[in-house]
Amino acid sequence: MAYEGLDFLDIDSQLSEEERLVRDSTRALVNTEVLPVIEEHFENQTFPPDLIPKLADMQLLGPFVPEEYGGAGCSYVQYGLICQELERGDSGVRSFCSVQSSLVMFPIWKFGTEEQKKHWLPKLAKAEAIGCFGLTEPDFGSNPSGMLTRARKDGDSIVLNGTKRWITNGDVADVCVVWAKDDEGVVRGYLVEKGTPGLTQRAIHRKFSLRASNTGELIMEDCRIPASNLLPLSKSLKSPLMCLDSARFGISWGALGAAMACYESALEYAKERVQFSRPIAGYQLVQDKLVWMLTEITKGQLLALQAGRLREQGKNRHQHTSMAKMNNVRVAIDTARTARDILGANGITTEYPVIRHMLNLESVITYEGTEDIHKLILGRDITGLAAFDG
Ligand code: TGC
Ligand code: FAD
Repeated sequence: MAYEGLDFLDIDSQLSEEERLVRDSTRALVNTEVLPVIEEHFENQTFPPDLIPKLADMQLLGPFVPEEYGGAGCSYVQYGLICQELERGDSGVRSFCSVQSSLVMFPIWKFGTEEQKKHWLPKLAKAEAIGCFGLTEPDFGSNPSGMLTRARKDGDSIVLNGTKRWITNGDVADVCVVWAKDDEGVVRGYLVEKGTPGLTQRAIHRKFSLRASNTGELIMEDCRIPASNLLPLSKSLKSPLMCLDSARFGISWGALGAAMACYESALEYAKERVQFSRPIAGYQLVQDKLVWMLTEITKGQLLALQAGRLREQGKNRHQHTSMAKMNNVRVAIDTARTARDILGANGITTEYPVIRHMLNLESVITYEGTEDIHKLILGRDITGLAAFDG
């Protein structure tokens, strides 16, 4: 009998009942609320707005944040499984969750005052406020340490000047976590609210990737915020890098979700599509592609799971996350491109999910540290020699 499914090595048996429950309920949400509408949103360049309260109701925003602040108190493996299922739907949906959870709730939770946590975290968990994370600038992407955005202290205020570009939800966010250098040149995080005079939030259009996701720009021109909007425990570039570590971990699972959707689509298509004398799945060259995909997805699942277990035990290093993000996004993009090929001409239409995932993954391989940057991080770790200027 043929093997059916995506869990070739029975990795399910390594998950607790609670972990399987979170995964299955997220999968059910994606099946009913994302898959029926996502192609239309992708084509129209819109994020499905009705989904936002549903993500909140299911406690999928900031799931690892403690319950006292409105989170679900989930483990990191549960967070990974949530990302996997959301990205099986669309990378834009997982991006929404990554940003709100790891890039907005995480820094407020880790670097904020008790007052900031009590004010923002429950609102963000309930999606009563949407957040964004502004690190990248037009001229500083892979090397954020060169950022030009400045935060000047002026009495009880802080005055921000600078531009953040390529910011997920930047155009719509109610609260922006902005990273800027202070008067001493130290990178620190600041909460900048929508409507603050001097803040302009602008959408970036004409994207061919992550179309079902808002991407924007934050322009700060003498943007004055109360000094109490500083995240006081953020003390250097290490602070935003810690947020990235949490988000990259989620992406290492999420990318596999996109890969799984592409593999399933290609397998089903190959079994039905007849060319020459038989279904194309019966040709060795097509089987080679399908076997490669399932093997790489399976290896990626083991990598993500072990990175999660180490994290739960407090034994993780950010280099583990780099390996998981680098490998699993590469697996996903190559799986998507191979699946697109198996679907032939049908593979270029949004009648199948493959081209949408393939285009989305072009962003996923770039953001949160490009593949090259993760290679450089790992290269430095194993040789002790930095192949870039730090
Ligand atoms: P480096 O010397 O490596 O580190 C300085 C200190 O920070 C620590 N550290 C980390 N800690 C936690 N997590 C991480 N990922 C960390 N990376 C570094 C490190 O241990 C050290 O600590 P200590 O105690 O020894 O001081 O710093 P560097 O300046 O040399 O870093 C260089 C580099 C290239 C690694 C870093 O700049 C980098 O990662 N660049 C990539 C930039 C990037 O990923 N940008 C992402 C922007 S946000 C985004 O894309 C969101 S997309 C959201 C979505 O829609 O899903
Ligand atoms: P660059 O850094 O200019 O890199 C260009 C190329 O040069 C890449 O191939 C890179 O790997 C290579 N390169 C760079 N340095 C080296 C080196 N030393 N050695 C070898 N090769 C090198 N940022 C945020 O802050 N918040 C967000 O919410 C956010 N969301 C995003 C959403 C989308 C859809 C996209 C596409 C990006 C988003 N980003 C966000 C920005 C993202 O993090 C950056 O695009 C990414 O860090 C790369 O920076 P860059 O685009 O400036 O490319």
